[in-house]
Amino acid sequence: MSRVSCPILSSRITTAEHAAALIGPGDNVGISGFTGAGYPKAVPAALAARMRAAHERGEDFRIGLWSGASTAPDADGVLAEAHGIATRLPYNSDPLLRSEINAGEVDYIDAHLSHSAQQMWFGFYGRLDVAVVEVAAILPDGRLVPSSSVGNNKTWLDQAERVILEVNSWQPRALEGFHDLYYGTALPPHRRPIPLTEPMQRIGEPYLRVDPARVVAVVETDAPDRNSPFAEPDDTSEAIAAHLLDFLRHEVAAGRMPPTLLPLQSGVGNTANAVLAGLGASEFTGLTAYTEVLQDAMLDLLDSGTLAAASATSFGLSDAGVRRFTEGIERYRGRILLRSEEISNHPEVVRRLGVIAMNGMIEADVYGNVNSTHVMGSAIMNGIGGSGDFARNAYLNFFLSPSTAKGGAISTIVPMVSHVDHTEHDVHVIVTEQGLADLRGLSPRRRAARVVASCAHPGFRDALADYLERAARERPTARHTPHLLQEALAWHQRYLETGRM
Ligand code: 0RQ
Repeated sequence: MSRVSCPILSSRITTAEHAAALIGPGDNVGISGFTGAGYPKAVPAALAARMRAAHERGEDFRIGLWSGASTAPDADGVLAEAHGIATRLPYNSDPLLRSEINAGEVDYIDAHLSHSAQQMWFGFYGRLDVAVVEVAAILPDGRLVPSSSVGNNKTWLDQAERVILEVNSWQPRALEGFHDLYYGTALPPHRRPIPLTEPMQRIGEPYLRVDPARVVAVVETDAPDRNSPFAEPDDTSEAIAAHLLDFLRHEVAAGRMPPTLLPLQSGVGNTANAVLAGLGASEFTGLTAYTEVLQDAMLDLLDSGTLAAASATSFGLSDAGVRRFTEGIERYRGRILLRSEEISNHPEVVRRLGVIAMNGMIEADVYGNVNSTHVMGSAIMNGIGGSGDFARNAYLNFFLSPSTAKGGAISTIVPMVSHVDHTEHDVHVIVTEQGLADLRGLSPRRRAARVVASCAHPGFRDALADYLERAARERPTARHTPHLLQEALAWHQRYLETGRM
């Protein structure tokens, strides 16, 4: 049975090829999708075919591609393969697109996720020509049941000149009621407080709205989300999790947090997943999450009662996680709420709720500046995503990483980060498998001593201590944040030249 119950929109049902023909060279296209969930499954491939045909004729056919966050091989991947992306924002993790960005072929605007919708409204990115948004169903009155992510869909639907809807019958129809879409955002100087004071509070409505007059095509699909598997926690990620959990216990004992902690935000990736697994095995119970992505470990915590409820903008599940969610969907009703990413990551709300933010990093320097995005200063990995939204405004933030990368060739604790995403003013706690450095309330030199002693790998610890000691000695009038400028990035240069730091 069709999921399109609205007569006006039923009349627009067509093929992906016909829908893709409504997108032209140079268009800015806002697609749905966040961490491999809820992205359009059919139109991108049809669009990629049009691009390849145009390129074979010697014509240019590239678009500006905007999304919620990362998508999947069927969206970013096929368009990158067709060399059809001229600009991309605000986040990407597709390997092929990453290589095109790093080759200088694609202009990538790596924005804070909470900024992406408002900057669209502010007019910073230019006009949005087309929105291609996946939904789970269209109601008789034309309202849309969102699918497995919300991301920037509200903004794309509000702003696009032309709208293409993909109605995916693979998405559980019972997702209806799992969303909260807030339509109260305004532009300065007319803004009002976001009236959200509890993680699970509903401040909006369960549906997305669209002006039917702008819907130019509706495409029916039934393909699954990307659903990447997670690695089982290993010794390193378990050690990181154990340090972090000890610290949370310490904070509760010191009276700085209630026994149910404060709302948790957890980044994506295997380390973050291990931390959540560690929480599941701990004595903590009745916790809440105010986060971006619900990965498998969040379902485990909801099932065990460690987590009472979770607010996010997207799922990011494995195949097994999707099966578990779909089969037990009524168990999660009222305990999971998906919101727009401008609300899930809203600085005002994150600060009001007092979120505990836990995110991965590529490297940190001895003073606690964190690089989340760039390898050796220049090559993008994924993007800043929501890490800045949460870290800057969190009650308490953690940055997590193994102390080495690439089989021990790289120290993730360095004299100076090769790119800064989170400054020393923002970063509270750094954790590696070696230990945890609590940097709150410390001056730079005290921060450095703690980071080196607690977080650096033993194979690099003496060299870092030596660097700090010489930096302080050689410039006696510059001892606030001592550096040896010739040497500060020499570790990265050495890696580029020799394959080892
Ligand atoms: O690459 O697999 O090719 O060896 O980086 O590293 O250790 O598996 O860690 O999966 O947690 O990712 C920062 C990338 C960490 C992630 C980052 C290499 C390493 C490996 C991955 P290989 P790990 P994770 C909410 C929050 C920004 C966005 C964010 C990220 C690969 O956490 O993208 O936080 N964060 N969003 O080998 C060279 C180093 C390295 C290094 C690691 N120092 N130098 N390579 N690697 N450290 C979610 C969203 O916003 C959507």
